[in-house]
Amino acid sequence: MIVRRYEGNPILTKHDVPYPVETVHNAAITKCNNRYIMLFRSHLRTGRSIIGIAESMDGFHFIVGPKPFITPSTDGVFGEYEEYGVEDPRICYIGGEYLITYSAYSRHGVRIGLIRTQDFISIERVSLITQADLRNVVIFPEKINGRYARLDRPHSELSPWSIWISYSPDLVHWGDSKVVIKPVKYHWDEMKIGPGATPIKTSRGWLSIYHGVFKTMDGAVYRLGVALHDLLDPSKVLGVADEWILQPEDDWEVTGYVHNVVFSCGAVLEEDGSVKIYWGGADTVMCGGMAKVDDLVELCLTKNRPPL
Ligand code: BMA
Repeated sequence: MIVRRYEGNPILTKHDVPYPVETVHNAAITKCNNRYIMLFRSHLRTGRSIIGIAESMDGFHFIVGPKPFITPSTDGVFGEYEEYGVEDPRICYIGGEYLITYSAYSRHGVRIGLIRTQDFISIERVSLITQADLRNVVIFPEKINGRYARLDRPHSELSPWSIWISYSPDLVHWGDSKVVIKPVKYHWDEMKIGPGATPIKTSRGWLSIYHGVFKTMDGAVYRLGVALHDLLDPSKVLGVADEWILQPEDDWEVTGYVHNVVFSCGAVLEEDGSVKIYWGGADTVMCGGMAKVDDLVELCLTKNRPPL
């Protein structure tokens, strides 16, 4: 087993939340002042989503904050594009602050919003950083050749949904886009793929945990995979592991709001070389597990399939 599930899974459910929600899933994670901060998505009974906050000392036992952390804005440009809810956050620590990207849903489609915070108490909405129909934006935690870089996943009618890279001088304007990884035919990720956790810096490259989807007669199955990007030029993919690293197996991953889903929006590299990986189970609960960063990198480099 390359990913060892935490024996206390699920680590967070709707019963841990002190306000009414139906689900707790697809959470971003970071470390801030020796605490783990989790930003998790919850469905309300309207079917729309908000983002809550939870805190932990050990990365597995979380206490949820008394109020939601991000709810749809009601005014200005954010109000217009967040009307249907906010979903699937990711956190990037860069330049002494935390950047949060999240999906903003509205009658115009889905866009990505960018929020910055220093303390997870006050937040500043910076900009909507995509047009419609693009999701899963993860910002690299370091600038690459003086520019911010991100992985994302545009929607397409012609091509299976793939992972792209873009760059920005200021976090607001993004360009120089290029496709970097595509799904492989009749493979566990054949239907679509998308970035998951914020890329992790290792000595051998940027490690990216992504999700891949396979359609069966019983619906879609969401699994997790890994890829390694060049440190100096992350548009260069050094290896995409041929095998998945995690698939729905526990009851709460197989059955829930959406069956057969493991979906990651965050992971934390520890000083001892272990990685805590977090994923939503069946769009209903949060789960965690551990892997060794060297094993994940090795898998990308030694048992890989073509990126494109
Ligand atoms: C994707 C996103 C995720 C969700 C997954 C499984 O398209 O909407 O938020 O976890 O589907 O339902």
